[in-house]
Amino acid sequence: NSIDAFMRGIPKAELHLHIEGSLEPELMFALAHKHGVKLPYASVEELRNAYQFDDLQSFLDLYYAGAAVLRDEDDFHALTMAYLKRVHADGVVHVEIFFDPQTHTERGIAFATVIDGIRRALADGEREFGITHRLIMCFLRHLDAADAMRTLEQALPYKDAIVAVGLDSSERGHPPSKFEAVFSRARSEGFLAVAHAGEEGPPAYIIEALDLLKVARVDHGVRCEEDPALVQRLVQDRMPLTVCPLSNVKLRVVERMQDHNLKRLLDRGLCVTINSDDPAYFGGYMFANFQAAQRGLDLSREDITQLAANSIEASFLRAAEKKHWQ
Ligand code: ES4
Ligand code: ZN
Repeated sequence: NSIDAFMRGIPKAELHLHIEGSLEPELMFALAHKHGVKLPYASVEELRNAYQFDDLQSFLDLYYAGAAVLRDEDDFHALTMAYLKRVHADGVVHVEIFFDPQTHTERGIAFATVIDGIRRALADGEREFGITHRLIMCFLRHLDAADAMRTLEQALPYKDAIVAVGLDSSERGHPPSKFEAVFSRARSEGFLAVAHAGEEGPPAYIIEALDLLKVARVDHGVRCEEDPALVQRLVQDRMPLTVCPLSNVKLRVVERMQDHNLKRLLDRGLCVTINSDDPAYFGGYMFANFQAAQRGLDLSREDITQLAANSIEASFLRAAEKKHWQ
């Protein structure tokens, strides 16, 4: 199929990927065995069958439980290497990876163990596959702001390795305003900012992310459509939305792919991009997301070209690096 070959081949950047969400059941079982951790599933197949979600929280419960098998630096290296190898086959040339330090430090894993394993893989991946990278540290919004502030302080020695801070986990009831002081400190330390907003939460959370956290991109952001003035603002500012089509269907943000607003937002002139979010849990990596969106929304070659160009434009690559892909 020629549109599939085109989608796979076109150079693209992945800007919304939780590295813990790329943990495939096979690696989860291998690491559980390595560390003598008992999983509440008898087999890879049984685990995969459990990947049926009602909403964001039902997914997060499984995602945090799965991450418990990640214990030493080699685990984080193996996790990240497997992801890079996989998306190299999908035509991904640049990745901006989220990691959730609190998921690990809360279990007694050192911040250094997590980031050193991921960074070593990113360097190896650049050498082996030519994939360039940035790292984004996310705060878990269901935890309090003081915990996020302590995490930010732990990251300061790694400033040069982390381009931005982000905000993820349970959105409802945890508005961006809760983290205004943390993001202000992060920006004063030189970090850029992004935040999940408008996935399950209302358009008001997107406005808070823009006005209070001063984000350079909005992760998901699909509920912006409920506020026409907000859509107009996003278009005018060319504010990128990192949209995750398969995630939105799996977590029932939309009922079916045919109902997704990605194509409408693209046609309105928004800088929307396609991303995989948590590919091991949501049924596919970058190409699978492009393919599902293309089929569900009847996207044209021009749409695909625009989406790929948007992903380079919205990235944190330097201008000269962007030019190479434009
Ligand atoms: C996430 Cl889909 C999604 N939303 C919010 N937080 C997350 N962490 C991992 N995946
Ligand atoms: Zn996400």
